[in-house]
Amino acid sequence: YAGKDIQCKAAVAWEPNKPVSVETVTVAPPKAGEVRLKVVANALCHTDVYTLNGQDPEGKFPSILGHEAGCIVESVGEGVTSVKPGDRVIPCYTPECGECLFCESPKTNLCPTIRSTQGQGVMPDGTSRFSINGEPIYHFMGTSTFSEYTVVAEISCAKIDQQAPLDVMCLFGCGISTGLGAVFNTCKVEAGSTVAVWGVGAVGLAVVQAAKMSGAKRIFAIDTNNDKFDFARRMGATDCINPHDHEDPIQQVLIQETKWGIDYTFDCTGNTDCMRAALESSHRGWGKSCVIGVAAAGHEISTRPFQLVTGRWWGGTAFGGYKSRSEVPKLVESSMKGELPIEQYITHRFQGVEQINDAIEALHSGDCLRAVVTY
Ligand code: AHE
Ligand code: ZN
Repeated sequence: YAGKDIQCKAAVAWEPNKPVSVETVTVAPPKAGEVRLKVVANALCHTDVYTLNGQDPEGKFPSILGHEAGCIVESVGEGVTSVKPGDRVIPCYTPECGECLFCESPKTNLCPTIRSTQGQGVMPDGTSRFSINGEPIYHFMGTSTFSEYTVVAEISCAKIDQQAPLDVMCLFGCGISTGLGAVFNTCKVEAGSTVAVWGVGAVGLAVVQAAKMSGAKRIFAIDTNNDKFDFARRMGATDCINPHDHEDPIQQVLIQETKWGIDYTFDCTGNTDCMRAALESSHRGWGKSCVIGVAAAGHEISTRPFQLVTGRWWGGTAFGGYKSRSEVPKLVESSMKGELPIEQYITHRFQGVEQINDAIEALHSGDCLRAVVTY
């Protein structure tokens, strides 16, 4: 099909708060600097649902959501040299052009090269590669993997091992990389530290996994759903706390428990009250609190500035600070070697784009970590 349109099935989000609907879409060939991908497996992430629910201020409709996937290159546009048809890739919503101020700095992974068009739901040239009966459908996060075929920028494609099982490694496209990287890259948690994480879904559990790998001596898992705690303990949590079991605010409970607070705290809920609690539970003098969860449109954080004056740091991370094209292949490699197991996050599996609504429903059930849909 190189150079020609492809007709395939995709789950289209026509408007907020409606299920996605499976349609035949036309996927135009990749233009210069672009790559067309066959999507093999896609895992649901809460950000897809959050956008579908109209909570993302950048959300565009109609669009094709999806951003945690394992793919095979179908064809490449003019000038593309880093991948070729047949290569296995993970599309990454944080690209890596390798040439900008940000890519050249070791301090960040936030390459802004295509960020503005990505936020507008179009390719870098300002147009969409998706259409239905000639009417354009918007892209999402530069990935749009709720489609059997998608087009992404070359700088968004992390080329991974040719043998990589895409129906597992797709998880490195977002949540798991983000949780791991928040610990390893953003906070650089040291052995012997104390860690607390709000929200122990897949991202929070990846924080627990990385904290344990880093040698953290005490790992607090905080969640309002007690059913999450078994899994959290198996991943390495030493203390599981449900704030509803306490009359005092959770920050007070944790400070009492640890005397001066916790070295590193992470919010994986997107709830701004949890973000505040995480900051206020962090250690006097040096505590670092990392925002990972995405808050709904219009929500803002606050605390007494005294919390910061007395040595706490409030920060955040996108994609765990990983420079996508250079570091995702390494995550895949360590996982394939058995050093970084991630299969445990896959609690549900579905077959076919038609089942994306079922996968979304599964994600909402309390017992789902990751639901993977293979196409
Ligand atoms: N578009 C939203 C913000 C959405 C957001 O913060 N996204 C996270 C990734 S969520 C992954 O599941 C992120 O890393 N953003 C960095 C970026 O460049 O978008 C808004 O508030 O406008
Ligand atoms: Zn995500």
